[in-house]
Amino acid sequence: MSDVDEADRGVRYQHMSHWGMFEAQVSDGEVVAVHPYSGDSDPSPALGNIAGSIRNKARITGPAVRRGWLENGPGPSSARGSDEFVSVDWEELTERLSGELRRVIDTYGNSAIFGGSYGWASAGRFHHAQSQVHRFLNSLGGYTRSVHSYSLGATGVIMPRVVGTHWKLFARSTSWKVIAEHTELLVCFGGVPLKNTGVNHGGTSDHPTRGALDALRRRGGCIVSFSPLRDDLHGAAERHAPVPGTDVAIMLALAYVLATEGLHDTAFLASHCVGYDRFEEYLLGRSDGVPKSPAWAEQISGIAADELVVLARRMAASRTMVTVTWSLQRVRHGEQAPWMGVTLAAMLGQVGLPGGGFGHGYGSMNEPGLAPVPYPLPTLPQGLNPVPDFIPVAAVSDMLLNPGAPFDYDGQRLSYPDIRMLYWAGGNPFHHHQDLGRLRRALARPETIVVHEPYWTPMARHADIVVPSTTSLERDDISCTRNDPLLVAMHAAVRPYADARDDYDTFSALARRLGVGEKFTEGRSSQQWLEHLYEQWRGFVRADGGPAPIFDDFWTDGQVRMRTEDDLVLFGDFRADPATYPLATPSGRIEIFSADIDSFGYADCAGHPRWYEPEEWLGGDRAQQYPLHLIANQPRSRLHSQLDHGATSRESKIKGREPLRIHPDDAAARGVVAGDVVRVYNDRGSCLAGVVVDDGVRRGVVQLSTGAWYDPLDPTDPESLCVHGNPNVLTADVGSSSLSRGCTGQHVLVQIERYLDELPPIRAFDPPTITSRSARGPVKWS
Ligand SMILES: Nc1nc2c(c(=O)[nH]1)N[C@H]1C(S)=C(S)[C@@H](COP(=O)(O)OP(=O)(O)OC[C@H]3O[C@@H](n4cnc5c(=O)[nH]c(N)nc54)[C@H](O)[C@@H]3O)O[C@H]1N2
Ligand SMILES: Nc1nc2c(c(=O)[nH]1)N[C@H]1C(S)=C(S)[C@@H](COP(=O)(O)OP(=O)(O)OC[C@H]3O[C@@H](n4cnc5c(=O)[nH]c(N)nc54)[C@H](O)[C@@H]3O)O[C@H]1N2
Ligand SMILES: [Mo]
Repeated sequence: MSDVDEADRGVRYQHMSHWGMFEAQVSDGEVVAVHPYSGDSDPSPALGNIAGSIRNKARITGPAVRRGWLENGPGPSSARGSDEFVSVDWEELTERLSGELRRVIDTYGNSAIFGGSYGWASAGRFHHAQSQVHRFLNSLGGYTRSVHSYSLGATGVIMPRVVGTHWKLFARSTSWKVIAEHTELLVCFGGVPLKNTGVNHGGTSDHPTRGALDALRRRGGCIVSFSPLRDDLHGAAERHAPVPGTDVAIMLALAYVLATEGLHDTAFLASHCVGYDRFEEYLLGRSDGVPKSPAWAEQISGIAADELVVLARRMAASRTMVTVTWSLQRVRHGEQAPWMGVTLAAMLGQVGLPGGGFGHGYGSMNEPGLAPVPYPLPTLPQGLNPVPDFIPVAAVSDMLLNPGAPFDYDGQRLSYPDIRMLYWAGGNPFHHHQDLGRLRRALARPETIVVHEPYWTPMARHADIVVPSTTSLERDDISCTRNDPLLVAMHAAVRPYADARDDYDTFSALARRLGVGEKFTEGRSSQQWLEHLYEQWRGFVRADGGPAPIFDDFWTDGQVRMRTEDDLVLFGDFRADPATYPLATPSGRIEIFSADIDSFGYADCAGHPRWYEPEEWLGGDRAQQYPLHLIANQPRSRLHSQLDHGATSRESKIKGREPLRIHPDDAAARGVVAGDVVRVYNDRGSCLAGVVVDDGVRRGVVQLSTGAWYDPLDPTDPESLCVHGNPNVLTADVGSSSLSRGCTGQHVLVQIERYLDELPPIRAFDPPTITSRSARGPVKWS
């Protein structure tokens, strides 16, 4: 395969990351420069984080075991996160880890292992860490899993009930090409932030969003943005900065104007939808005495009523698409914004028309708007998991803290399993989860925590058994996604660093030790798996008459171009012929009213979209104490917490802290100027951040992206100040609703003050203390 010895001769290695395709230039075992793929019209700045990432000081150089675990054996421990580590060799690691897996399974059963292992890991279909860990645990008899994602916790539950799918909303969305050609009015709730379209799960060879928005504007199309941040829609003709969390009230008011002025499409509502009448009772205030008028919405959102009236009329008179970013469902009552967005689009009657209707996730990720390929992906099969237990993904702390406790989820009453072992590969709960103090107390509960990681992330520091993984640049792989025309050879650029191993090799060795080697590997090496997955995929392409070279030619050429469906219109077939192409809902239609959801009787999710007042918003009592609404959105400078130590991410920091944007008036009221370090706090926790003053931020709102590595001033204290700026020390660990229990990390109320003490150093990227046995004498094993 790739000859990494070519490295020093200026050879460039083609590779793929979640934030784009590139060529890596290598010297002395390190990537020294990265060149975006020549076919990419708008490469992501996050590529700037890759150079220097292989031999970084934050790399895990070899297997390690937490000293307390080694000395005392498995068991709950609040020393996780502050204990030191003992380095062990691969032989000992394999023996101890396989022994512990055997013990937990024999003593408590497979459901005692939580293997949900949420996270993005790296691009590449075969070495995909979640697929690897799930396949491994399945070959041992299964594990407690998690469902849905931090990205789309509420959408993943509500949209299948409303439109019969959630993934088709992104993977088969109306293409940018069609929008650029047909849309007259693009009304965007949450904007279309270009910073996010750099990223796509599994990779991407092009970034067309900026070009498509420009083309739409050149054609005379008009873009309207609702967002508390001005730069969420670069170049919008009309901007509204609502109180965060009030978009549903705004959409209701637009719907109210349509209904009361007779501008709604009653024929479409009758032929393609169910339950409009029930919803209209609420909309007009017949069921609760509160008409959802523009004046009502103005009180809640701060958007002038007359502007909403004018906009609603324009929407009815134009080819209009209503889009809702994913951020709007990563909040309490997160179901309501996408549900109300579809309802508004249904009232306009343009669902399924070119350039009209509904979109969800334009500007959230690169995928929406990209043309799909018609073939299945060459993914590693994960096997079958016979364990029935599962949790909604963001209930991980709840589960660990409350074994046996009942919880509601999607109409079911379930209970949390009793977890003894946590197995994580390819994710960082200290990035993705809320209320990190609570998470730390939850992580003290299991008997053993295993983490596979290339880097000493905060999650690796909380592990008992630390397994060093390679990064994707250290191995050959194949990249392919459902909405990119290229199947791409990811050529290894450097040899594995220090004592790091591919997750596949670690799992193969463990599987052999546990007597399931053949089941896990099917007798294939990594190289043979790549060829096997490629051949399977090639079969689909050939059956379709497409070009499909043999593996060796693909590997040498580096890519295969596939056919794509370029003129896709979301739900176009359903619109044209609802009897032949019904939606996969109980009625086959858009469910503006869902009898099933209504029957669950949830206080926080009724049978039709409605406005719920959230706990964390500027209009509520809590804002008296914590008067700033913090938006914890996706970082511009990186993907999540990945390569936070990279150049682009580091350059964005202020005195080493994550930047926090604040309106000039709010800064002045606190005596804060640009470049200051502030303490951001509420009753859950506190962190430091570096101030950027920006009048593009709504008054009363501050923005602090996720992704700074959690860096506690006092690692023994779960509620410690994070000196680096991780907003999840502040966010509430509450679910979106009883229906979905999705992540609600996007919004939180805070207060801010200037930080006057001496600035503590950033230690997040320094490895923990690692001793060898000889340094402290032999370690007992109980
Ligand atoms: N407050 C707040 N919190 C949020 C959000 C929010 O909007 N607000 N957004 C949420 C969303 S949408 C998401 S998707 C999550 C993201 O949360 P995560 O997906 O957990 O975050 P990542 O930083 O991508 O973590 C991936 C980890 O995998 C590691 N890794 C990379 N390659 C490999 C490999 O080959 N093997 C192994 N073993 N590991 C590897 C990386 O080093 C990294 O530590 O965060 C969520 N959290
Ligand atoms: N650069 C970069 N891109 C990414 C990621 C990353 O880590 N880095 N992560 C990727 C992942 S995993 C996902 S799931 C997607 C997430 O996609 P999203 O969840 O859509 O992304 P966010 O940036 O969190 O939020 C988008 C915008 O919504 C706005 N917003 C927040 N609250 C409100 C509100 O109440 N009303 C209105 N109208 N607007 C609001 C914010 O200003 C924010 O900039 O992003 C993906 N793209
Ligand atoms: Mo996500």
